[in-house]
Formats: sequence, structure tokens, C-alpha cells
Amino acid sequence: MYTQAIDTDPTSRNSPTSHASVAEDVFLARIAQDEKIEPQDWMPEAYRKTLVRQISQHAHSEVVGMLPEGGWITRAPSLRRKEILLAKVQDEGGHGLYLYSAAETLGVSREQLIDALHSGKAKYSSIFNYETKTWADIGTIGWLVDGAAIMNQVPLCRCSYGPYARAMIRICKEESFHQRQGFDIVRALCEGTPEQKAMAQESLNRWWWPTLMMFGPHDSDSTHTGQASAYGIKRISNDDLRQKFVDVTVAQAEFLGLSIPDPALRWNAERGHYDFGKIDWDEFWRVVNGQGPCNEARMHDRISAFEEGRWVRDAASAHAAKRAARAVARAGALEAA
Ligand code: FAQ
Repeated sequence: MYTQAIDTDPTSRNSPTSHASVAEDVFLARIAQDEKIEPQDWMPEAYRKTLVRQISQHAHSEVVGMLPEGGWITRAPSLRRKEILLAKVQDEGGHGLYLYSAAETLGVSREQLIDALHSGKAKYSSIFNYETKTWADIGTIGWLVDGAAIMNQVPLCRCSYGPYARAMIRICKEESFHQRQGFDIVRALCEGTPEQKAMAQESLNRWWWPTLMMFGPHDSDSTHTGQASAYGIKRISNDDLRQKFVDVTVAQAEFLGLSIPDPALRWNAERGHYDFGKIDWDEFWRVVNGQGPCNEARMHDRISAFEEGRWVRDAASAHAAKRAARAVARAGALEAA
């Protein structure tokens, strides 16, 4: 905010009298007072960039996240489960739309965002690169993955950027329903035959560690936490959210009669939290960097769906253009009359 640099250019960022400096001070004061920043407000370029990166990665995660569960819609074990899963997968698509729209308010186009995903430039959550091998995985995704998503996203309802915060409020309401439906699938399996319970345990064994990785690297290795926290985007750090998730999930696993696959997991009365084992960060970075079990298949399916839907987008645009042209012609005719 204040500088002792010898700088006589009044438009320079380092000058105490520069417009940008004053604007940034006002902006930071608004953040400190917990005011919402809206699209028409002045914002530092770094704030805009951080938001575009995070919101678009979040949007991509929702849309790619439809794929692991989407493959089970035709294989759901009953009509009721099929209807619920269909609605859940549609909800995730809707979340992607809210989030792409929120990102577009920052001056980036939908086409640019989607190109970045398809060309491999933009990231999406590591968790969606794992295989859904059994019906129990659909329960585990709802219970753990949606559970982790809520843990991470509830604080985002209070983030400083208005359109993102408002999108998150709607999304969190739906995610909490998703988490309950997942828990209900796992509960039904745990109360079923020994084979069904074993299926639930086997699924938990595969998804536990990747779910903990969803929260991102340790705070000490997180490149964006400092800046994102200063801007009021990130309210709780990666490690603190991960700890909160472990603390609430252990009791849920106990209720279900399932064991969390971590021999180091134990209650630490001094800290008032569970201690847990080491996360395999090599696996995390492999998956983030494209070498997970399903990265290739996910991008292939996503790009094919986009191409196969091109005619629908073209037809909708042609229809909208026709209606607009007709409206202009009608207005012209009225004016002439
Ligand atoms: N996967 O400096 P940080 C869902 C990257 S939605 C891949 O700590 P940041 C709903 C990170 O981007 C799930 N990459 O980063 C659903 C950065 O790389 P960059 C998605 C990851 O942003 C449920 C680098 O590592 N949720 O599940 C991951 O401060 C069921 C350094 O990391 C959101 O997107 C990861 N797990 O913190 C749908 C929530 N973690 O960009 C269908 C919003 C980190 O420099 C079915 N996002 N990276 O190239 C956030 O809260 C944050 O972006 C974090 C990461 C916490 C994910």
C-alpha cells in the first residue's frame, strides 16, 4: 500500500498517488469489510485471474464429474435409484452452467473456457479420474465425494465475489441432498447381505485416499492459498478443510459399520481431532497431470459429447437469430405504418 520507492510517474502502480493504488486500497478495504465485489466493480487483475482459474476449474469438475456416475444410470438396481441418479447427474450439469456463467461475468467467454478444458490447459478435480467399478461406488461418491465437495464449498458461499458466492448457495443445497442419497445407498448395502456390505467396504477402500486428495496439496505446498485468502476467496485452508472432513466422516463410517482404510487413524484428545496417515502426493500429482486411471477416457468422452451436441447448439443459435431478425422486421413494419 505504501512505498518508499523513488518513483515520480503518477500513473505507476508504485506511486502513492496512482489511480490503481487508490483503487486497490479501496478494493482491499471493501474485502476487509466483507463486502461483495460485483462484476461492474473495479478489481485487481490478479483477483480476476484467480477467480477465472478457480471458478472455471470448478465448472469443469462439475461437468466432467457427471461421467463417472453417468455410466451407472442404465445399471441402477431399481427404478427409484435410477430416477434419483438421473436427477443427480443432471444437477451436476446445472452446477457447471451456474459456474460457467459466473466465470463469464469476469470477461472470459464460454468458448475460451471450454477450449482450455479440451486442450488440457485447464484442470478439473483429480477425483473424477478414478473408475466407478461397482454400484457401491455410486453410493461412495455421494457420501464421500459430495461430502468433501460440501465441506469445501460451504465456505465459498461467503467468498468475496458476488456471482460465485450466490452460485455456491444454490449448489450447496443440492450437494447436501446428493450426499444424503449417497449415504443412503451405502447404508442400504451395509444393511444387506454380507456380499453387499463387502462391496461397500471395498469401495470405501478405493475412494478414501483419493477423496482426501480432493482438498488439494498441503497448505505448505499450496501456491494459491495465500493470495486467495487475502482476497476473501478462500476462507478455510486445504489442510483445515481436510481435517474437518476426516473428523465428521469417521463417525459416519462407524455408524455404517465400515472401517476407514488407514491404520494411523486415531483420535488425538490433545488436538481435539483425528490424526491420520500420510497421503500419497505422488499419486495426486500423477492424476492431476494426466496420468490417472481414467484421465484419457474422461477427456475423450467429454470432447465426444461436446462434438455430438454441436448440431443442437447450432440449431438453437439459428432459431434465436431467426427470432431476432423477425422481431427487428416487425418493429420496422410498425414504425413504417
Ligand atoms: N484436483 O494452490 P492450490 C464436486 C491444483 S466439485 C486437481 O492449493 P487452490 C461436485 C490447483 O488447481 C469438485 N487439481 O490451489 C461433484 C493448482 O493448480 P493451478 C471441485 C488440484 O485453487 C461431486 C495446484 O493444484 N471443487 O466435487 C486439486 O488454492 C460429485 C495447487 O493447489 C472445486 O473446484 C485437485 N483436487 O485450491 C460433481 C471447489 N487440488 O490452478 C460430480 C473450488 C489442487 O495453479 C459428482 N475450488 N489442485 O494449475 C477450490 O476450492 C480450490 O481450487 C481447491 C484447490 C481447494 C480445489
